[in-house]
Amino acid sequence: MTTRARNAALIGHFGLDPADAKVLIVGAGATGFSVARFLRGQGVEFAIVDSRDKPPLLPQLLETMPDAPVFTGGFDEAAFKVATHLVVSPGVSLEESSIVKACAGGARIISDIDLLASCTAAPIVAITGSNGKSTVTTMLGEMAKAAGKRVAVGGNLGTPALALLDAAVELYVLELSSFQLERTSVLNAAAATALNVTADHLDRHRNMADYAHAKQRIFNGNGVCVLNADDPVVLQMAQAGRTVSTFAINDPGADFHLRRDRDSAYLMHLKQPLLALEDLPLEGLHNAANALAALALGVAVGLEKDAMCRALKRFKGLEHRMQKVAVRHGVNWINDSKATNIGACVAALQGYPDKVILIAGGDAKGADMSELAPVLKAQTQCVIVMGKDGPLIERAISGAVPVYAVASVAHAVTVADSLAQAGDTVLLSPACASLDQYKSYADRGEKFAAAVLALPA
Ligand code: UMA
Ligand code: ADP
Repeated sequence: MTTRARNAALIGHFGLDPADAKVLIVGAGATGFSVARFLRGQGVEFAIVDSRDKPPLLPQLLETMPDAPVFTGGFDEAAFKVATHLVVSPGVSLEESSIVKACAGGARIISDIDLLASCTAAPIVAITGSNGKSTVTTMLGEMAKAAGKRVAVGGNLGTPALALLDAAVELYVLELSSFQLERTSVLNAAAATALNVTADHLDRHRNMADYAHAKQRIFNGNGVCVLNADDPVVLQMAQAGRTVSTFAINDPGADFHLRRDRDSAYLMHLKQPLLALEDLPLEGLHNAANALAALALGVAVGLEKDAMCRALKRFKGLEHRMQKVAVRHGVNWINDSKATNIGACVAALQGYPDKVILIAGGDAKGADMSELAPVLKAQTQCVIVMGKDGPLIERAISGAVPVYAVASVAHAVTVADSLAQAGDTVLLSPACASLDQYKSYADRGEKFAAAVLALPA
């Protein structure tokens, strides 16, 4: 699309006319920066606000666009007052009073995802879910590359959607969070999936219904809906009159399913075996579900099955997700630091035939940790708890297995090392976010791995 065609689309979709629009970009993070660059390219006037004193990308932003009006250290009321449109970064709640007031005064909210969707004719595949988004997004990106497509992969995964916009792109694969979806209205994905819905982000969403509702928005439009037949919340998202493709681990009636024979298992499309499970180089049945979802999405946008299977066989998984760190004295150390909610921790624990030593805790983000109790009791020898909400996990266990409280993930490794016997697995799968003690889940995972690798050989 030319700049002029994009401007016509922006006027048509959002009344965003360079002649009179004043866009306020809320949040000077990666998203805000990409939006500013895009609007500058389209000749649309904008200003940027951020409640932080020093947003991390501010120096780059000012270097690239020294004349951009930027207000930091609070939400500048005057900037909100004159705005015709708001592009609100996913890290900022729409319930912020300045945003609520601006909307009441007539300002319109658009997301960066909306802006991308209205400015490209290439198909978009959209992926959400409480867990598995990054894995499936990356898998599908690899599949598309193997099938010879010029593919752009990003969104919540890391590269903001608008930073991907390029006329040469033939397929966009976007990971979308509930925060991105709740402020997106014109995405009409060629194929979309909600992989699963379990409790997460309840510090930002009012309740589970609200959270699921935000995720359901991924299906707005008329593309193929890829639904997890094992997840009742996702199945309820089916809409009459839409093309639906299902995937499941436990339902052989799903379009993409797992066929388990006595000594083999296959990823199937209807009656066609696509790949032996043993050829998928990832731990855990949840990753078989992820592979089936990626296959369903790929088929929906016409990728060739052989190419997709080749990519799956090569896919080694992402860091900090069920990643083997080391085997020391026969003890298996696994880094699943990205398990920042209950669903991910449950999936990790259910993947082991024997009871593990679990390291968990951090910021529970408002989730009810008592939901972990049954799986902790069934699948762990003991639990080492850390962080702000470690005590909530200890309370959930209520004495059913031994609990050790520690100060840090490094301390947890020392305690686990003193307890583990050859043949045991020590699993870091915290069921909580890391931000109470660490810069990020990656920081927490790296500190875990460093402590494991520093153990006496
Ligand atoms: N913030 C303020 N005031 C502001 C703006 C931001 O305090 O005015 C703080 C908030 O605490 C917020 C943080 O800054 O959490 C980052 O906010 P942002 O909107 O500037 O974030 P971006 O840098 O634009 O990154 C966002 C996504 N971040 C969030 O949704 C919090 C990134 O997902 C995403 O990769 C990026 O856009 C590109 O699309 C990260 C994430 O943690 C990986 N996502 C959550 C998750 O996966 O659980 C949803
Ligand atoms: P997301 O991007 O949704 O956070 P990731 O692929 O980064 O998903 O994985 C996050 C966590 O969820 C990891 O601990 C991973 O092992 C776990 N996980 C991945 N796929 C699934 C799934 N389908 N169901 C449950 N947990 C999963």
